[in-house]
Amino acid sequence: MKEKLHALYAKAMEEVASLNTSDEQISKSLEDFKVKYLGKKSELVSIMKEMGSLSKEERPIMGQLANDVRSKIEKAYGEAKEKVSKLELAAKLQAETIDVTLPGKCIAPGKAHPISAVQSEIEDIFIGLGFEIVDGPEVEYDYYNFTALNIPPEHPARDTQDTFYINSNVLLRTQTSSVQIHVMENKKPPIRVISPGRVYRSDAIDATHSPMFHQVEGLVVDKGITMGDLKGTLELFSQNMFGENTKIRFRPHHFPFTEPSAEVDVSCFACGGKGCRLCKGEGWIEILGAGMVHPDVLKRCGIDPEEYSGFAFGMGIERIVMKKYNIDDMRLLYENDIRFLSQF
Ligand code: 2NL
Repeated sequence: MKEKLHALYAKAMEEVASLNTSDEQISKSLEDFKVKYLGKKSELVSIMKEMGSLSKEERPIMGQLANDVRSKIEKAYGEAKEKVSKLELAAKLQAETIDVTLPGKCIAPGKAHPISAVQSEIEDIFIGLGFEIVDGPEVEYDYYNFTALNIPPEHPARDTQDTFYINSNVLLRTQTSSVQIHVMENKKPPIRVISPGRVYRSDAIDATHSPMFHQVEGLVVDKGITMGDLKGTLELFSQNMFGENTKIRFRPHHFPFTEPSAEVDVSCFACGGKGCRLCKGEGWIEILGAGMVHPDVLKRCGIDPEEYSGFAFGMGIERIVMKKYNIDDMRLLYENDIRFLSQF
């Protein structure tokens, strides 16, 4: 038995030594070694079972020897295991080396869509002139979109050809003036607001039309507001937006909600007024509609037109974007083609 234990010990030591090399199978071999030498069905256990047949004197000596062998094998196993895990860690660190000095991957920053960029530019200019920005619903009562603005039922502007109706008195707003009606109902003058946002018209899509587009309207109501204030405000806006040498001109027009009304042109920012392709040889580009708020509109909102007066204006953002960047087809602004958008 003594010889058997010595032989077992020698064999185990030889085997454990061969485990100490780095190898993919190493963990598996370690496990096999443990089962073979220290497991319930190991040779050591079967030798120990034979001890019953030994004499009383021999039994404790062999028992002592068997325990020695066992603890030495356990110790060798533990050391091998530790060595293997160190080797494995080293191999892993080697394989997963990263160069922390490499430059990071550059994530291209996004930017605003040209419509949003121009809208922000317009907002910033009017904020600088003391205006407040107001928001309102895109789904609106016909009263706020039409009736309050001197467009009664049966007025041609209400034609279902032009307007998306939700039902007989709810619709998608066709202009953001509806927002300003809410402001006048809820706030006493002085009022100085702009209302940017989406508006809707039942138009077929082509190079210059879309059923959804963007508008900025402005409204000023106070004591003693005149056409001079309107002209001065729009001149300052135009010079900020299109360049300090920009001139503006008013052409008489008709809107139901303003009296008098005008269409407003700015001198062409491409040729300075000489006439070019952008302004179609005119020297002027139409960008705005404006006028003095009709007294009936003020009255309907609870503002006394004998005490107060006001001016209002409206402009389409797409039109300005198209002129500014020389884009000839509005559809390009809605296709979200990154090759197109990244140019701005
Ligand atoms: C255009 C013309 C305009 C207004 C909008 C307005 C609003 C109120 C009262 C009176 Cl609450 N007027 N807005 C006035 C004149 C023209 O827009 O061509 N828009 C694209």
